[in-house]
Formats: sequence, structure tokens, C-alpha cells
Amino acid sequence: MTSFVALDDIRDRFSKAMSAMYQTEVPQYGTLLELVEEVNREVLEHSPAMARQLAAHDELDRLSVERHGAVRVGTADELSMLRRLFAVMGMVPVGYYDLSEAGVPVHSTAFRPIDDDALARNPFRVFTSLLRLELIDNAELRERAASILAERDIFTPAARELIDCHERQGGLTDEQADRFVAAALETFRWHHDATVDWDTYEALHAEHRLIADVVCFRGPHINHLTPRTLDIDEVQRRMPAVGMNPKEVIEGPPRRDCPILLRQTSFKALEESIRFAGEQQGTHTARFGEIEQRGVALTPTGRALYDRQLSESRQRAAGLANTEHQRVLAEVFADFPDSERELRRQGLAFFEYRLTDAGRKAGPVEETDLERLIDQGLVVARPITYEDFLPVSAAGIFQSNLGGGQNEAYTGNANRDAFEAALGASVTDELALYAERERASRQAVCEALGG
Ligand code: OOG
Ligand code: NI
Repeated sequence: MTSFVALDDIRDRFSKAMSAMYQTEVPQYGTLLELVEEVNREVLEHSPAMARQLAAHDELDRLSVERHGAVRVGTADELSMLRRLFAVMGMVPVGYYDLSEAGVPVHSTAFRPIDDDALARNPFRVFTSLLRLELIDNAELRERAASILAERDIFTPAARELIDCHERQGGLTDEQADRFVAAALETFRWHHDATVDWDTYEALHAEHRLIADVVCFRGPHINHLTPRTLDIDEVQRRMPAVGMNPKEVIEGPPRRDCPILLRQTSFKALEESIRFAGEQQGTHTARFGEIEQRGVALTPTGRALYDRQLSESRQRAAGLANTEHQRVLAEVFADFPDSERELRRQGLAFFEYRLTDAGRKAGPVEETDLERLIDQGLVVARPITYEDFLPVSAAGIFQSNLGGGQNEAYTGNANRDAFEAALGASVTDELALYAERERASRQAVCEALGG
């Protein structure tokens, strides 16, 4: 019997290899990792309670592993092959994100693990966008881009062979897994040479920088990686001192006692030198470093409240620098309940219920109300971490790294069916995953206590 490597292990190996490659390619990213580690260490020293809580949730060990990266591809074939590549590492497409709404001609999903154990082992995910050439008005430019894309193969023969092999065998051996990681990594490597001449690059760039980024290179270079910070405001403050240019504002909700969803910021993309076909030298700006801080996943009701308050605060905070922007956000979000009990009572966030030691010893009890069982010390509720992305925040990240480029002409073009057709599969509904996890935990607790 040959034994196969666990998908989680392959993902862990891959995410570490990706991080090592990106640190070599973008030294400033290594500096960002050091800054995040320094701030995380200080937070843990100053807040033993947080350190205890993280340790209790088995979070301390994996604090330093990257949480996500992002790539952009140009064709349906590339996207569907990526789906098969990520499946080798236990990552499946979750969620549909329409970025056309924000003036960026892509739509996206996140390839990520979904099981609790897999997330606990290594939650690495890749935000993956598909270029939407159909949104480009200029027919000649559109066809030129499509024909350039039709010429390239972003996967190495070894990667293709090992993906087939995984599908045929139902897994990879240790030696195959290592070869797969090395081969898969090639797809995401940076290329100093463009596949097109300067004029073609310029023409595509003039339509939208993202189009040039996707079309003019041999492959979909990883454009950022994102470690997890315990204090995003502090990292943002310290970035300039270590030579980084932070994006203007932190995306997402304001700082709170009970963190919700996802807060993100980045250092701005670097201008890098490129050799174009015909030996002409030029530059391209695409790669950056990002940080994220995650909180509890919201229910559809909670998410609707978040979306309303976010849109109100964005109107009020437009053009403000980060400190002021955060103050306005905090003002608007003052109405968003900020205690775990209130979030549960109003059905705004997802929680996972577990028995305490006392609960396990209690035997059958009459009480069925979970809040009262929590008061009696028999049950604890733990916030379920949001594992996905936010379209408005993602648009902010895109824009700050694309020189603010946006094009109103693309808006209002969500097309999930077309995305799924290109992907060759449907995307998993992220809300259903959280709801099911909460439901299963509630049922297990009630059954255990009901005798
Ligand atoms: C992806 C931007 C979105 C996030 O964390 O929301 C993103 C990209 O620039 O390709 O990574
Ligand atoms: Ni990101």
C-alpha cells in the first residue's frame, strides 16, 4: 500500500515555499513580516489575557503562517486548471466577488480549506481573480489581449502531470508532493521579461493597469501575501519608519472590543523594472505586501447591518486620512453591538458552542436555553472566525495598488454564472458553511445535555 500525504500537509508545504519565494523576490515583504512579528510579540506581552485566549484556541503556533495570497488569471482554461491545482492542497472555491462594481474588470473567488481541522492546520487561501475581457469596449484591444493570452501556458508540464496523477490516484506520495510543490510554485513566479513589446503594454495599460498586469507576462505572479497581525492600527502606524508606504486607510470595520469580519491594509505596490520584447526597458507596478486582522463571521442580518454602516461611513469619511477615517467609522459603528452576548442575542454573528468540563460532568439537564446554559457555566460560545473576503475592501486593496485606477464603465456587471462556467464548478456559499458549523455545534451540545 502506498500512503498519500495529507492534503493539509501539501498546502502547508506549498504556503511555506510560496512565502520563501516571495521574500526573496520582494525583500520589503520580509521586512513587513518582521514588523508584524514585533508588533504581535508586544501585544502578547502587554495582554496576557489575549495570549491565554489564543493559546486556548490553538492559535499561537500558527500565528506566523501567512493567511492569504492573491493571483489574477486571464482565461477560463487558466482558472479551471487552477481549481484542479488547488484541489491537490485541499483548497476549494468559496464565495463569488464582483469587483466590476468597484470599477475593476475582474470577478473572483477564494480557494481555501473548509474543514475545521484543515483551517486549524493551515488556513492558507488564495484570492483568485479572472480578467473580464468582455467588459473592454475597444474590440481591437480586446482581441489583441485574447490572442496574447491564447499563446501562453501558465503551468509546467510537471505540474500538469502531477495534478493528473493526484486525480487518478486519489492523492500524492511524499516524493510526488514535494515535486508538485516545486512545479506548482513555478506558475506564481515573477518574470522580469514581458511577453509583449512596450507599445502593446502601454495600450493595455491605458485601458486598465490590471489588464496589462494579467496579459503581458508568462504567468500569474503572486501579487501579495498577507500575514496576520494582532494590532493592525499599530503596524499601519509603524510602516513608514521601516521604509514602507502604507495605503491611505485601513479597509473594513473599525477597531472594536469584539472584532468582526476582516480589517486589512497594505504597503503600496513597488515599481519594478521590466524588459519588454524588443529589448526595451520599462517598469511595471503590481506587487505589494498586505496584513490582515480577522474577527467573527457575521450572519446575513449582521452582514446587512455592516454593509449599511460601511456605506454610510464611506460617504462621510471620503477623502479623510486614516486617523480621521477611523474616527468616523467608529462613530457610525457605535450602533453595532460590541459584546459577544449581544451579537448572539440579536443573531448578528456566528458562534460555535461547546460543553465546559462542568457541562461534560453535568448529566442530563432540564434547561435548553443556550444563554442560560452559558450563565450556568455548562456551555461556552466561541466566535467563529471569518475566513473569507470583503468585496469593498478587496476593491480598496486593488485600487491602492493600481494607482487608483477604476472605470465606471465596468460597474453593475456581476455574472456568477459566467464565472462558474469558466471555473468548471460552482463556488461554495460561505454563509452556509458558517451556519452549518454553528448548527452542528448547537445540536451536539443540546444532545449531550439532553441525555
Ligand atoms: C486582490 C485584491 C483583494 C484582499 O485581500 O481583499 C485581496 C488583488 O489585488 O489581486 O487580496
Ligand atoms: Ni489580499
